[in-house]
Amino acid sequence: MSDGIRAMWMRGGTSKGGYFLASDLPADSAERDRLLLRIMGSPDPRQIDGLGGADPLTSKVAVVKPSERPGVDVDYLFLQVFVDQAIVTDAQNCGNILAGVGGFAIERGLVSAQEGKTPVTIFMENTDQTAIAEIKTPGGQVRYDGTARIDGVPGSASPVAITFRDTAGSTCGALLPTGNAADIIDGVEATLIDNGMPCVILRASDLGISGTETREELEANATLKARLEAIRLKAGPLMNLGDVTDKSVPKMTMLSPPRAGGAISTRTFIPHRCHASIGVLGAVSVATACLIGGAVGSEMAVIPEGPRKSMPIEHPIGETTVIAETDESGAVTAAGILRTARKLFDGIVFP
Ligand code: NQM
Repeated sequence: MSDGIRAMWMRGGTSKGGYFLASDLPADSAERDRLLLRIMGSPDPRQIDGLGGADPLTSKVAVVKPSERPGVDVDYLFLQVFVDQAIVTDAQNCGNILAGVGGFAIERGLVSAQEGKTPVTIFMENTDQTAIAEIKTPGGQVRYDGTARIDGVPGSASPVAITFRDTAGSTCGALLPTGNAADIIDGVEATLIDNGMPCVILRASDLGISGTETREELEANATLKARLEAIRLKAGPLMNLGDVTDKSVPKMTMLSPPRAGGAISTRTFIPHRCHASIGVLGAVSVATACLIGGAVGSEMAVIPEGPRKSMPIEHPIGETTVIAETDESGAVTAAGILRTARKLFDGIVFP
């Protein structure tokens, strides 16, 4: 039997995955990726021979190390382990798995806990950007239980408030990589945007759906999936992402008017499975698009007054509220989001 590897399994927001110290993984990325495929049980739609949960949202990895950057506590590399293909990609970030990074860093002794709460500054290696996560640490211990609730997770847990700054153009080099608020791809109006997550924003009605369908209904719609993939493959190069055939970006979000008091309603493919809810940075990018004149969605979004806008982004199982800070021109300068996280186990995994 091969030697085991130290790992912590955590729920981060509405996702779940393995958290590793970089020093516990092989330095060679090809070797590391082979190991992570074994650990998750990929490629296999059921991931029966590994810890992945047969869903992209539960086949995720955080690699964490102390940071050498001034003012930064830890560096976080996110890796998406594909479920049914032998692919491990760092081409996207993940704001949900990010929610567990602060607690993990404190538990592993990379950050000293303060009394009450501990801000952890996290450099996100995938996009060269920084986030601050505030972790509850009464008595100098990470607290996971609490009263905060997020849609998509039963029960309640300790809040993890996350703030993002300067996420525009995280992967595409510019907020609007084509320079346009909207483009036409395959005859469909699309906003190509990246405020932390490369997203193609479409109108649900232009794709022949209402935007109220469940995840299961959308995943059963082969015609829709084929149309979305055709648009995505054309959008990739336009967004400076190159050939995106084997990449998990851009995400494909279809918008419709809000129905539950939110700012906008969404259904998102990430990109081949429908998201059970919506990603964190995906939600930030959608909220940002809604605030850009001429962008898809800006005409149907319900936008609050004032520079600090609380924008519930509706999704199949509730909503994710983005707090968007805007400047005098209305552009988003920072975004905040509330998540929770839970330590599930800490131990040794055998690849
Ligand atoms: O957009 C899923 C998730 C995500 C990503 C995905 C995320 C984000 O829900 O920041 O959190 O879009 O692949 O974990």
